[in-house]
Parts: sequence; C-alpha cells; structure tokens
Amino acid sequence: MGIVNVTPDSFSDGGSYLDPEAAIAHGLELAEAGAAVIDVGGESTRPGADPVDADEELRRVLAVVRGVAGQTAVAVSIDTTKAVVARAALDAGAVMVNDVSGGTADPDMLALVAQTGSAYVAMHTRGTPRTMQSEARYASVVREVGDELRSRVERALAAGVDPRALLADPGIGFAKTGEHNLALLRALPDLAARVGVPLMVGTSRKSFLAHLMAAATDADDDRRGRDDATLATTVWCFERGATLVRVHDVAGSRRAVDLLDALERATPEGMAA
Ligand code: PMM
Repeated sequence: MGIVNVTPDSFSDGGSYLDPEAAIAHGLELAEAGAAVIDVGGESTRPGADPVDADEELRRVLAVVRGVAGQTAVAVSIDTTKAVVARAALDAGAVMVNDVSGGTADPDMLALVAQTGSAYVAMHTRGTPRTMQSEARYASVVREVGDELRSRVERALAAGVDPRALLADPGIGFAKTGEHNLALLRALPDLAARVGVPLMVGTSRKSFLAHLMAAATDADDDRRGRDDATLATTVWCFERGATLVRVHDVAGSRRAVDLLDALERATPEGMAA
C-alpha cells in the first residue's frame, strides 16, 4: 500500500502533496512503482495532531481520490475515521476504507462499510492522536493489542463488513512506545492468530526506526536511513505473515519483496545457474 498524505502536517511527507495535481501525480507514480493499493489521507494522525473537520478533509482528498481512481486500475483506499468522508471517497472511486480508529471514532462507519461492500482496515489505537501517547500502557502489549483488535474485528463482522475484505492492523506508533512497537513486530504470527483476519502493518519512516537504526548501524537518522529501516521491517513483516504493508517508498519495498519472493522460490540449482 503506497501512501499519499494530502496534509500540511504528516510527520514524514506533510505539505509535499497538498496541491491536488501533485498528489494525483504522486499516487499514479506509486501505482506505476508496483503498489497494490494507493492510500489517500487528508488528516494527519501523528501524535498530538489537531483534528480536521469533515469539510476540510473532503476538500483535501476528494479530487485526489477521483483523479487517482480514474487513471489507474490499482485500488484506492481512503484513510479516514469519518463515515461522511469515507462515503464521498467511495462514491469517487475508492474501494477500501483505512480507519485508524478501527470503527470507534464514528458510530456510522461500520454500517457504511457494510452497506457499500467496501474493503476495510481496522487499526488498533487508544484515544485520539492528541491523547494516544498517554495511553501507551500495557501489562502485556501483544495480548492486549490482540484482544482489543479482535474485538474491533468482531464488531466489524457483526455490523456486516465482508469477512473476505477485512484486514486488521496493530497500529505501530499509535498509543505505543518504541518498545511496544518492537514487541508487536516480533510477535506478528501470534498476533495474527489472536486476531483471526489477515494483518496489515505500517512502520514506514516512523520514529521508533531511529532507535532501531542507532542500535544496528552508525548511520544518521535521516530520510534514507528511515527508508532502509522500513525495508528491513517490510521484509520482516511479510516473512512473519503480514498480507499488506503501508509504505512511502513503494519502489524500494516492491524490489525488496520481489527479492524475498525470488529467494523463497529459488532452488540450489536455480541459484547456481
Ligand atoms: N499510520 C499512519 C497513518 N495511517 N493507517 C494504518 N492502517 N496503519 C498505520 O500504521 C498508519 C495509518 C501514520 O503514518 P503517516 O503519517 O506517515 O501516513
């Protein structure tokens, strides 16, 4: 899943794609680079971010969803917690709703997804982007995130969301410390078993990667370093059963994943040849 943030304040690409034409061109570039889904978002979810009202969110995303969906066969997803934004985006050509609140922010969201038959990503978080980091307290992060995510999945299924089009996401960086993030990444197979639906994971350029880089290399914490660390976590996630990863650098991720596939298929004879 390639990311198009149409926001002034997302932490890694905020402000780069506020102009709809630039955002559409970027989405098409990610499709060309091999993304399976293009995720368009108009509200930053970085820790402490201020909420955006539905009118402003629609003003940012709608032309971009329409433009990308109209010019590529690659699926478009709308990254929103609001049912009105999701509905308009689905009407404009999106086929998936990526909801970082997992259906807890808007009481109308799950019914809308069920009624439209769209695909749905239920992500785990606690509180809102403003409050979530104060809620990063767990006795056992894998068990608690697994249980809370499972209950979001069950609510989605009970509302009539299509079970074949439902993904769950542990919400790396959402109400989690760096250590929580690493614990969840290490336990992905266990988490997948607890949640019972395919997993999507988003580590791309997130701040906990700086600590991982510092522990593993003497590289500076810059964009390149975070993209390298994202590739390592992307391969890690696919190796441990994730179905979809959400990334900024689609071309690099695509190459890494194609190499992983080649490695898995390779025979000793094939490698020698
Ligand atoms: N992360 C961000 C935004 N939306 N959606 C899902 N499902 N999973 C994530 O991990 C996720 C998300 C924040 O990252 P960004 O500001 O770089 O887009």
